[in-house]
Amino acid sequence: MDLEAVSKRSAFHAKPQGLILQYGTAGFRTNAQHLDHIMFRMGLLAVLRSKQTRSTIGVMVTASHNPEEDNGVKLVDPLGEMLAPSWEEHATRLASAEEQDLPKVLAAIVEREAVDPQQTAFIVVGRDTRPSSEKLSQSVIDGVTVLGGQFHDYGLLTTPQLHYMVYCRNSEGRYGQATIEGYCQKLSRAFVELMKQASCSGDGSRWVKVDCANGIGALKLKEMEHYFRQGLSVLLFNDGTEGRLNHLCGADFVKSQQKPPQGMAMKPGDRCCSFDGDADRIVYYYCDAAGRFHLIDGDKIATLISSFLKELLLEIGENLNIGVVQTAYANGSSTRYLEEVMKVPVYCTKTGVKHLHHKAQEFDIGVYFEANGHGTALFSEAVEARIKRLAQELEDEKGRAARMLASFIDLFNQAAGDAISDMLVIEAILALKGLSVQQWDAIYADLPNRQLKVKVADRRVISTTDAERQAVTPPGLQEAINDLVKKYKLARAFVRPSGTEDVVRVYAEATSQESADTLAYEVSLAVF
Ligand code: 16G
Ligand code: ZN
Repeated sequence: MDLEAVSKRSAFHAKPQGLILQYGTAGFRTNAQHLDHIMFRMGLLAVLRSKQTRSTIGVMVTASHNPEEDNGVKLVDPLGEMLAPSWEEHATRLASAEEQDLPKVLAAIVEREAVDPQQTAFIVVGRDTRPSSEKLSQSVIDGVTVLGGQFHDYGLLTTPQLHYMVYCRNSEGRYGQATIEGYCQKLSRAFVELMKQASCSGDGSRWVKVDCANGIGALKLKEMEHYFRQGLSVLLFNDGTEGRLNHLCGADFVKSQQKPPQGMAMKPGDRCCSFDGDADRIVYYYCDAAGRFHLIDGDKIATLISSFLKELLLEIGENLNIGVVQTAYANGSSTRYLEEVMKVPVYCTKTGVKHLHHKAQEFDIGVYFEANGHGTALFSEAVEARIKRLAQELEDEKGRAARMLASFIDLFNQAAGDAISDMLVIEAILALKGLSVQQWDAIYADLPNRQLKVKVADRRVISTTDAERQAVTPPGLQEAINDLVKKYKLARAFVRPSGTEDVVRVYAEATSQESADTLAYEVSLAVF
């Protein structure tokens, strides 16, 4: 490893003195102007991680739902999952090193992780549509090459597509072909197969309206549309030809504002969905005849999916262990419905995809979703092999159910939550069950809830346990929250420091909107 060459090259991507950024829940994220040195250094780090794991590592340049002027970067580990926590710390250390200390910090990581410098390295790079992304991804590549790493630049990709590419490349083709063509074909084939089974919807008349947040999702849906057109037409809005990325549109806007995105033509009953800026989140919604907006968030998506998978298993006659993973933000009604009506076990983890993903891997079939629309389903290798065998062996109704389940296994992006894949899964389930968007929404009624942000001097004084549902510090805070919650029926509240913003988040739910609002307000006062 030529550390001198690294130093020389790094001078072209010099770190502004004193700038300290942290590898947070979703990698590094801030104004694009401050990111050039971070990109170069993440190129370096990706090479080390690739040498250590002897696998292809991914680097995605995106800031997801953040405004257009921001950008960010995250590394993707060998099975398409998020970077291991110990390496997140290396990332933060490397990003914070002043220029002169860079070689030393690199060498320390090499030693600590027993990286063999002779090992080859291969990195795949993807980026979203932000104006700054192309140049920043070149800086990543600069970091990769100065350490002698090989790379493939996929150019414009959704975040989950990059996760998929990494997974494919490290599974010797078992998961699929590591090309856009391979991705489109794998998903579309499964989807079209499923739509043939739907009694009335396989005739090409099915459509859905998609708000693409003026981001990469639009490009990728256009690229893919003709593969699955037989089963579904997608009507694209906010496709990036006019509006700004994530501006008054996209999944994050719709979920947090609880209203339709701008630029979407909605008629009562139309089935609509929104992607976020890098197409790894999705929420659905519709307007009723009275013009009232109804949001169908990640919790209802998880419920639809897990209930359907459970029904398929029953039909096949397979008793597999299926679990749903949520976070503290999951609406209490969804948890109750899953546990009490569907008899599906529900688990709660900390916020952030990696925690849910990890937990979901413990089951034969693990379905995970954050309320904000991040999620997917995971199938263990043994289950996948078994279902695919049954799909060939069984006949009649059982065989049909096994073949459907086999198609769903292919349709889910098991490397990461994926708005395109999730949308096709949802569309297939609705078509197969003959459910309208209103009927889906009516499966259970959400408890009214309220989220607030509180600015405090130092959010780190708040620490939590029990998957962020209980505050451990400061002393007395949890007792105060308990006393407030007791005043309301079926109420729940928690506080947690945000992993992406300098704020404390407050969540409250209760049986009426007024109670949820008051409770959230009272809890936010207790935080001071
Ligand atoms: C990040 C996470 C998301 C989580 C959010 C919480 C990933 C890919 N993204 O965007 O899952 O819901 O952070 O943000 O893990 P917060 O900590 O500011 O509430
Ligand atoms: Zn995203």
